[in-house]
Amino acid sequence: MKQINQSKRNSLAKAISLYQEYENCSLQVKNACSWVIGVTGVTAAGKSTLGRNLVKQFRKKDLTVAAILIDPSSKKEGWAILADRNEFRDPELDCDNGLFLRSLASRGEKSALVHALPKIIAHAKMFADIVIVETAGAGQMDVEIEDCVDTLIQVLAPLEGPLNMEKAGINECAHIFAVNAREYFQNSEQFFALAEIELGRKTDNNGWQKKVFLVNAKEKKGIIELIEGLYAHKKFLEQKKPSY
Ligand SMILES: Nc1nc2c(ncn2[C@@H]2O[C@H](COP(=O)(O)OP(=O)(O)OP(=O)(O)O)[C@@H](O)[C@H]2O)c(=O)[nH]1
Ligand SMILES: [Mg+2]
Repeated sequence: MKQINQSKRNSLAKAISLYQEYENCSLQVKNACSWVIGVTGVTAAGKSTLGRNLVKQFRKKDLTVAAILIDPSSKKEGWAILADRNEFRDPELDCDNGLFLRSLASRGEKSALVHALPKIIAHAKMFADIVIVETAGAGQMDVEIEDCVDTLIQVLAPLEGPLNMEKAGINECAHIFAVNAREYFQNSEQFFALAEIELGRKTDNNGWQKKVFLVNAKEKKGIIELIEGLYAHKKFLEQKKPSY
């Protein structure tokens, strides 16, 4: 199995720390054509639980993954609970050197990202086939992630009504919607049907017809279909622009 060796891990970890610490930090970066996937959605929607399942599938394909996980910092005292890492932990992944995990605190950013994210992503692309970015819990106006990634997944908890889905903002940005229907949620099927009508029938500026998938992140349901949807978007991008 392919790995991200220790010296690469150290180098990437150091670079990320420098980018985080020094706003003007600029390091030498070679262009790399790795696939960057963003995972966004409101807090507790299931972004990390779903992200872990995606990583497992990518590792089965022997693709290396760098996962950048953003959690919010306290505005008042500066602390942050970097718990995304725990949700990404899994016995299958614990000793897997093909996965690089890094938690980042938002450190006063007003968006669901960190200021250095574009630089961090560019750097991580040199070391992994796929870079996954999990935003902090995102609201309707947290749209900046769209410009940082190739493919954006929005994880939905079945709470929104048709009007919420039609509103501008983050719902306009995602390429793929994953409705995370927990076992005990009622009406998940109806919500999924509604999301397909309201969100899945839209086409983005590139001509991509958005897709909606019904998943259960905890019970690993719908993951294969979701992965197929992600690859469909990747293929779409490659056909549009061979070196996207
Ligand atoms: N029963 C059940 N629990 C789930 C499911 N998906 C996620 N959870 C649990 O819900 C909680 C929140 O899930 P996370 O994956 O941490 O959600 P998140 O969107 O990453 O949350 P933030 O990073 O805080 O924004 C965790 O305790 C998960 O174990 C599911 O499909 N079923
Ligand atoms: Mg999370």
